[in-house]
Amino acid sequence: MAGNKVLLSRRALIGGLASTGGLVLAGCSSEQPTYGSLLRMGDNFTYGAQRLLLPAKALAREYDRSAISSMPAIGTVDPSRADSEFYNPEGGAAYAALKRGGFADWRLRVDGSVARPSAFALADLQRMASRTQITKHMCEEGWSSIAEWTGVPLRTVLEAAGIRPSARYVQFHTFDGIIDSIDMVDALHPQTLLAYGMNGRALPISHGAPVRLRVERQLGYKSMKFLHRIEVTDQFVDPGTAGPIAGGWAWYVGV
Ligand SMILES: Nc1nc2c(c(=O)[nH]1)N[C@H]1C(S)=C(S)[C@@H](COP(=O)(O)O)O[C@H]1N2
Ligand SMILES: [Mo]
Repeated sequence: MAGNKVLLSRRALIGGLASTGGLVLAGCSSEQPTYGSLLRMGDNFTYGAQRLLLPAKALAREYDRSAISSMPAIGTVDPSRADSEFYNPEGGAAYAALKRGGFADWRLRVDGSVARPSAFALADLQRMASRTQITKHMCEEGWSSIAEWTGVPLRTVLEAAGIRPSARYVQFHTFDGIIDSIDMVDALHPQTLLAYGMNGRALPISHGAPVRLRVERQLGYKSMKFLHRIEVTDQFVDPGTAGPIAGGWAWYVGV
């Protein structure tokens, strides 16, 4: 079963190479995170090429304050509203209660492949060394916006929870029911933030309060809003209809 997936994945990758000609990516194929379907060929190719060609810590461009633009709120703008683009009754009810309390009772669970499963309050995250960056958010729909983000590097939080050497992926759970993951290269990247501030103020609800992810080297939909749980995994876990793959979206969308 597992071997079969790898075989199909290799074939998909080779197919992709044959049609684009020449680029040698041997050695990248055994660790593909996605399924072997030919429909996923583009994922495999983009992922393999970016991981091979870009240094792991290459930074996304950062801008001056003067470049900050207005930014629309897209997708879910309040998980407690049943008319949200995505809605999860359980998460929605929990979010409504936390919102009423000004998020004082909000906790970010960090569990899975960590030595110390933890639950961080917003104040806990704000006590850790912060990073502020002005970056361009690129949505798959074609628009982009520049904003300033303040938060704690995801790496700091993973290290606080004692991430295990076997860990390979970090999966995020949100109040509107979206579940999606990134690999360790992006998880440990210095610009990957758990952001609680935007443009010098607390992160607004419509943009993902109290804490959202910023993954600056992928398209906008990987920067998940309304986080409540971070699950570290040793293997790729497809969350089914809660994740992008079931809807036909790419898992890896490097920019
Ligand atoms: N939980 C959650 N995260 C999400 C979304 C969403 O609907 N729900 N939309 C995604 C998409 S497609 C984009 S472009 C950005 C938009 O972020 P913004 O609303 O702050 O502009 O959030 C991403 N993260
Ligand atoms: Mo998007």
